[in-house]
Amino acid sequence: MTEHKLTVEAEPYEFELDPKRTALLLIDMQRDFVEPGGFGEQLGNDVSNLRRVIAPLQRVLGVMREGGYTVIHTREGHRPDLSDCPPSKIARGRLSCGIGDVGPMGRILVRGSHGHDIIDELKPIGDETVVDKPGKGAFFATDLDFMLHNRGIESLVVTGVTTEVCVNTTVREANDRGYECLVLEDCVGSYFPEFQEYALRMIKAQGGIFGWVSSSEKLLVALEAGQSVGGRV
Ligand code: TIU
Repeated sequence: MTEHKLTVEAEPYEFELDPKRTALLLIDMQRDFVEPGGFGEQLGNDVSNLRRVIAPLQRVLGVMREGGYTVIHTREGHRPDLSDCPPSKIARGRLSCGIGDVGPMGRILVRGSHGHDIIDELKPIGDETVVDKPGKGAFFATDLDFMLHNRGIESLVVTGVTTEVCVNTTVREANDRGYECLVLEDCVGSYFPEFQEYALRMIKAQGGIFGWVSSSEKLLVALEAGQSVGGRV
């Protein structure tokens, strides 16, 4: 079969992807980070800065699902006994209500709690993979790399929250492992507008030191002009 690559307008230059070797990664679109009344808002953050990614991300998810792309969701969180949570992470911030405590949506960042799960708007369907990660990076202490390798994935379309924390950490981890990352600026969000700007600039600087930055619209233009994973659409 001839290899068919799609070209996406991006910075610092165009991004080329092979649909069969590309996965969509949705990082930590969890209620506790994104929803009003969750852990993130309780810490004083403005969740509207994160919620603006939901609509464009729904469009990208819909088109990539339709095209048969590999879709992988991640969630940051811990086992109920917190045995996979470093004491330093629990202590950090000197919070009166932090990891493992009962927050507004159940135990904070504990697997199985309402707040830990992915928002309804982006709920995983079918056989989409959900990676539960104890750290900020999606590769640390998870089987993500092994699964991507087994599926022949080489490129990641990276979305989710927050841009400077879990998204940036994951892009750096992926880049060191040889994956090419395309980050969609309107599908990643930060509580802090200045961090949003600089986290994206850090990725695409120096000739794309960690990866590429584009937008949902530019990706959708390329996807619509191209092929689905299974053949011509
Ligand atoms: N998913 C993720 O980014 N976790 C965080 O803790 N982010 C913050 O910005 N705090």
